Amino acid sequence: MPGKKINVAVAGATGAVGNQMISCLEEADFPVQSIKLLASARSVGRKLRFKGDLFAVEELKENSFKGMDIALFSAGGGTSERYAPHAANDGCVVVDNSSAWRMDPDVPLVVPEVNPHAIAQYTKKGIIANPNCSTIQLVVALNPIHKKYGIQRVVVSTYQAVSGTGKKAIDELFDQTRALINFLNCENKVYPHRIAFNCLPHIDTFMPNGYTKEEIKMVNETRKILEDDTIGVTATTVRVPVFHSHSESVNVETKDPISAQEVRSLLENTPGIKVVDDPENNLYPLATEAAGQDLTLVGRIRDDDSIANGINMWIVADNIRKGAATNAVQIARVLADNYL
Ligand code: 25A
Ligand code: L14
Repeated sequence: MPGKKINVAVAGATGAVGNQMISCLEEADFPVQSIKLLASARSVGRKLRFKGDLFAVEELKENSFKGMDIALFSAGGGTSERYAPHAANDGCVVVDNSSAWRMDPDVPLVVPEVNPHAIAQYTKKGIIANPNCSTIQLVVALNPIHKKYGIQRVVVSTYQAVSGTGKKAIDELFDQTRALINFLNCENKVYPHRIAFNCLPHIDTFMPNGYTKEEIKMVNETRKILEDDTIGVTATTVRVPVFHSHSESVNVETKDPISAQEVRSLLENTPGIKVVDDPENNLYPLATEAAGQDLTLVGRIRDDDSIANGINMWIVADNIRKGAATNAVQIARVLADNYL
């Protein structure tokens, strides 16, 4: 019901995504009645600012959600698995940013520009899943193309920022870069290899079939959000030495004839997207341009002449904002306005 004020909890409030969730609630002028900031025991006593006031971080416990309406979770998969059901039991709807619940058939997986209707399914478990960051920006651009031309197959390669791994990875890229330009030795603790001045074709853990979990997530989540299991998706996910924003090289093959020209105007009229495609003036989507805002940038839109109906494009978005916190707050907004 629009106008209703919401009691909001943020689980993992001290992390990279949790912090951004707090800022997004502020920026979106979310109708917050009260806010509760939760993290692990080691953060208890820290204070975080929300709308000018300081709030003490409390330890996340099973009974933390009594009296709360919506909980935004970003404290890792294990924490979500353990605590989300307790929140749901206490009548607090969870919007979960981890991978724990995404493929559960009783949990909607939502990108508000694409499948807002799925939010209605939250009543089954009291949990709504926020998709993987690389998947969110991909489906924002694929959805209008799928609706108009019918997607047959997608081939995607990602260039992912370190911020997706959390604060400790941001520090690692910074520390390694500083060490190397000063001719000092550097250590790697977060990733299995040096990330500074390097590219690692390895995000999340490897599966027996040789793909990483990140790659499998992109396949499964894309089909679930677009509500079409016949779409072929194959992915290669790569970590690059960038702090903010994921970039993606995307090849799309459609059932119906398609052209770069048509796709450009289709995407120009799609909410959540900004087309940046003026190569003559060196204008194309950049990680540095996407960082700090909520739009998904699409450019380098070209016909793929190697197949009958194909296009190529380059998609960039801020992985902590649209890829995580912004999308979660957008879901919470639809929930608050229409269902609570
Ligand atoms: O467990 P996973 O799934 O492998 O996820 C690992 C990490 O990835 C991030 C997130 O890191 C997560 O912890 N992450 C998970 N899903 C993500 C997604 N979809 C994602 N990132 C992007 N997209 P993070 O550092 O950004 O945030 C971690 C937050 O979760 C809180 N937390 C962790 N375990 C918890 C918990 N809260 C409640 N119960 C638990 N059991 C965490 O709070 C933070 O808010 P914190 O108190 O543990 O950390 C506060 C600060 O401490 C620093 N720190 C980290 N590790 C250590 C540490 N300090 C001391 N010793 C350490 N070993 C952090 O820098 C943080 O600022
Ligand atoms: O949400 O970049 O499934 O290391 C897990 C891996 C988020 C990004 C997820 C990374 C991802 C994270």
